[in-house]
Amino acid sequence: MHVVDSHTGGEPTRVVISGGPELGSGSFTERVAKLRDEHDEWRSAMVNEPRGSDVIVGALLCEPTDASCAAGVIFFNNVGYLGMCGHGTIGVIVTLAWLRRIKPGDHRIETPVGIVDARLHENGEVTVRNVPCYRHAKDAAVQIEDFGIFTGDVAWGGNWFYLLHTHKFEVAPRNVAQLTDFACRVRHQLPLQGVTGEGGAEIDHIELSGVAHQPYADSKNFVLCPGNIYDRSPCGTGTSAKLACLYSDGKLKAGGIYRQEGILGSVFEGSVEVRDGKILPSIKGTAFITGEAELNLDPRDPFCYGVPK
Ligand code: PYC
Repeated sequence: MHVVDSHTGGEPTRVVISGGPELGSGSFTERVAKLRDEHDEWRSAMVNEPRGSDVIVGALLCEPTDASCAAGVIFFNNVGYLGMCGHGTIGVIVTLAWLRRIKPGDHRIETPVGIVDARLHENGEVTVRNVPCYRHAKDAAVQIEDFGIFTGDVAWGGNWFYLLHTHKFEVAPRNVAQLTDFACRVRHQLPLQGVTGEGGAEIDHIELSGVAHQPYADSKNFVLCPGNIYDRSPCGTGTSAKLACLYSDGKLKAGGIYRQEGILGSVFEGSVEVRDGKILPSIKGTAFITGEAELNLDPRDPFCYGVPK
């Protein structure tokens, strides 16, 4: 497998350029199902130890079904598959530029949850206009043993998020163990207490907000991803979910700017556009290439497909 590694605001992306499993030319939903059902070991081999780590998000480049797209991509992580990935799309665009497959300008990328528009700016920054995002439920309550009752919004940002209104932690790197533990408890309780995304969809991302440390940012977040790993970046889909809620509450106008700081201090610049009543959030950020490699799978290796989870 030929891979290019990058990070976006501290969160790594490994783009698989070639050598991945044959998934056919069906819809992206069908291709994800094939990857999950027939090649899930391959996913684990790409991102998990010993070739990777729990934090890496993989991005398998595919032929798009829509000819207007520069590429199709399926995102995955240490435990499964993501609908969309904002930091990962920024990583994909910077990777395609690194490979000289695209130049600064506008590029469409097909994902399992829809087509996103990306602009590679001359200075290397990337703006991603996400799929339509929305708040599914406002003030949904959840009780957490030893902590009490919390409320939050359920929102779609390309993945399902629960965004807590309050919590007792300072959002700071020294608190990631407590933040992770608390967010894991919240995620565990949500389905047990009937809080889901649309149609009963599982909420697999939890977002906690706090006071920004960067003087130019509006807030700082901590996002727990599936696989119990926190996003090192401000989380593109998490920022999109938040932007949709802010817009719905009248706290952000179309075209207004909202700067979302992540746990490490990196910032995505967000904004929303509204078309035909649909909220289209955009995030702007930067990715840096960290490496390019050929990965080898040796079936004699007991850890060929990653360390067991
Ligand atoms: O940036 O959307 C994102 C994301 C999702 C999971 C990790 N990063």
